[in-house]
Amino acid sequence: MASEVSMPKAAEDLKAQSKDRQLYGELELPFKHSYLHGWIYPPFIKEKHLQETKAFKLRESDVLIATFPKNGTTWTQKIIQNLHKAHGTGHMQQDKVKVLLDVTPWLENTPHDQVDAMTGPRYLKTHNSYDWVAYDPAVRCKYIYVARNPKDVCVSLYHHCKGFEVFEYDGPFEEFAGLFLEGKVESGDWWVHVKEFYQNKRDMDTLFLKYEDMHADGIAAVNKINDFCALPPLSEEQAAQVLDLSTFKKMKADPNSNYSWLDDVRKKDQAPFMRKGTVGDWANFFSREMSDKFDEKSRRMFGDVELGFCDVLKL
Ligand code: PPS
Repeated sequence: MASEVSMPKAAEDLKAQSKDRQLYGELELPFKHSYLHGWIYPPFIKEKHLQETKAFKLRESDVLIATFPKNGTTWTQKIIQNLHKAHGTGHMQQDKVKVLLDVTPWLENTPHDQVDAMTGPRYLKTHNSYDWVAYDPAVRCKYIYVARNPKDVCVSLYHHCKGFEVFEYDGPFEEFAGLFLEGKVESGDWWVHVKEFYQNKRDMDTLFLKYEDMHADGIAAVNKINDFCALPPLSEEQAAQVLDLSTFKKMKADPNSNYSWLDDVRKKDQAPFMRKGTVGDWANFFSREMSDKFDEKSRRMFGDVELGFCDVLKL
């Protein structure tokens, strides 16, 4: 199921209020984007990338880190790299690797001959929706899906959209939150994205993690990821070491994981990619009215599934 195609109310308001403002594409959004099969992507993702991704030749040893953007992708990628370091497998070796994304590439944005040439277990990042995620019923690979409180996702994605020059965006938070609510941001409707992976109608081999749980009990998250990836048993000491090497503070200071390799295409006056890494920052940005609208949508979309988000959403 893709998000609706009708002109969103936030976008209608936007158009009415800002006659001289540059709006982009068929959806007339205030940031540059691609609109493919009902889903919104960054402008550099084109139809051919989507088709190639869907037809991607999977292997049984593949693990896809599947997320809506800003839900904990990079943290999960780093935990996996550090697990291999702890086990001394020699896979994804940090001293030989320039950046994390080279060893856990973004499938929609990496030439597939490069991904085909990878050896050993491949860990691949993808933001595609459930409908478009690389999938082959004949190849039972694994998927790690990470979800985060949508209000924190919205704040993080807002800074992401404002931070990268390619989006050409500089709007106020309230406008962006309105578009997020209507599924008119990168990767579309967060609620649909999460719900479809959670319901997992094709019964893909999926580990479903929550960013807030990773914060609350990082050791449990590290162990879950280790065991799901069928890595050797992890000692308590190894788990603590992996968690320590994957903290926000260490990742932010490390050019391997802090996305400083993209500094040239980021606006200098905006927050860095490794921005805050906290739970609940939304309270610094949301009006009461917008917060209520998000809660209402969560109730409506998740009312019929046991997502276990109740604590997070305070429902
Ligand atoms: S992306 O662009 O989709 O790959 O982004 P993603 O990695 O999914 O999400 C980025 C947010 O995750 C925060 N982050 C972390 N939080 C806690 N601990 C660790 N180690 C960590 N690493 C990344 C990152 O700061 C972004 O959140 P915000 O709220 O913007 O700080």
